[in-house]
Amino acid sequence: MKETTLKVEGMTCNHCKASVEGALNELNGVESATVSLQNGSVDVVHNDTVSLQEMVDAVEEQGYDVNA
Ligand SMILES: [Cu+2]
Repeated sequence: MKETTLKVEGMTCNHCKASVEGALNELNGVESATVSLQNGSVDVVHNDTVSLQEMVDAVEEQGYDVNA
Protein backbone atom coordinates (compact mmCIF):
# COMPACT_ATOMS: atom_id res chain seq x y z
CA MET A 1 0.00 0.00 0.00
CA LYS A 2 1.04 3.54 -0.75
CA GLU A 3 -0.13 6.79 0.73
CA THR A 4 -0.75 9.85 -1.43
CA THR A 5 -1.80 13.25 -0.11
CA LEU A 6 -3.69 15.54 -2.46
CA LYS A 7 -4.17 19.24 -1.79
CA VAL A 8 -7.82 20.03 -2.49
CA GLU A 9 -9.30 23.50 -2.79
CA GLY A 10 -12.84 24.40 -1.82
CA MET A 11 -13.73 21.83 0.84
CA THR A 12 -15.56 23.67 3.61
CA CYS A 13 -17.81 21.28 5.51
CA ASN A 14 -18.63 17.68 6.29
CA HIS A 15 -20.63 17.39 3.08
CA CYS A 16 -17.50 18.24 1.09
CA LYS A 17 -15.53 15.77 3.18
CA ALA A 18 -18.05 12.99 2.51
CA SER A 19 -18.20 13.76 -1.23
CA VAL A 20 -14.45 13.63 -1.71
CA GLU A 21 -13.93 10.58 0.48
CA GLY A 22 -16.82 8.77 -1.21
CA ALA A 23 -15.57 9.47 -4.73
CA LEU A 24 -12.09 8.21 -3.89
CA ASN A 25 -13.35 5.12 -2.07
CA GLU A 26 -15.29 4.11 -5.18
CA LEU A 27 -12.07 3.77 -7.17
CA ASN A 28 -10.66 0.32 -7.66
CA GLY A 29 -7.43 0.11 -5.68
CA VAL A 30 -8.27 2.69 -3.04
CA GLU A 31 -8.18 1.29 0.47
CA SER A 32 -9.16 4.42 2.35
CA ALA A 33 -9.53 8.17 1.90
CA THR A 34 -9.45 10.63 4.77
CA VAL A 35 -10.12 14.33 4.32
CA SER A 36 -8.66 16.96 6.62
CA LEU A 37 -10.80 20.08 6.26
CA GLN A 38 -8.32 22.00 8.39
CA ASN A 39 -5.41 21.17 6.07
CA GLY A 40 -7.41 21.25 2.84
CA SER A 41 -6.12 17.84 1.93
CA VAL A 42 -7.03 14.21 1.54
CA ASP A 43 -4.83 11.27 2.46
CA VAL A 44 -5.40 8.29 0.19
CA VAL A 45 -4.17 4.80 0.99
CA HIS A 46 -4.09 2.78 -2.21
CA ASN A 47 -2.29 0.18 -4.28
CA ASP A 48 -0.82 0.40 -7.78
CA THR A 49 -4.14 -0.39 -9.47
CA VAL A 50 -5.14 3.26 -9.25
CA SER A 51 -3.23 6.13 -10.87
CA LEU A 52 -2.69 9.63 -9.55
CA GLN A 53 -4.67 10.97 -12.50
CA GLU A 54 -7.65 8.78 -11.63
CA MET A 55 -7.61 10.09 -8.07
CA VAL A 56 -7.35 13.70 -9.22
CA ASP A 57 -10.17 13.21 -11.73
CA ALA A 58 -12.43 11.65 -9.09
CA VAL A 59 -11.99 14.66 -6.80
CA GLU A 60 -12.41 17.19 -9.59
CA GLU A 61 -15.61 15.48 -10.76
CA GLN A 62 -17.05 16.38 -7.36
CA GLY A 63 -16.37 20.06 -8.09
CA TYR A 64 -13.10 20.65 -6.23
CA ASP A 65 -9.72 21.70 -7.58
CA VAL A 66 -6.65 19.60 -6.86
CA ASN A 67 -3.22 21.18 -6.57
CA ALA A 68 -0.91 18.33 -7.48
CU1 LIG B 1 -19.20 21.41 2.04
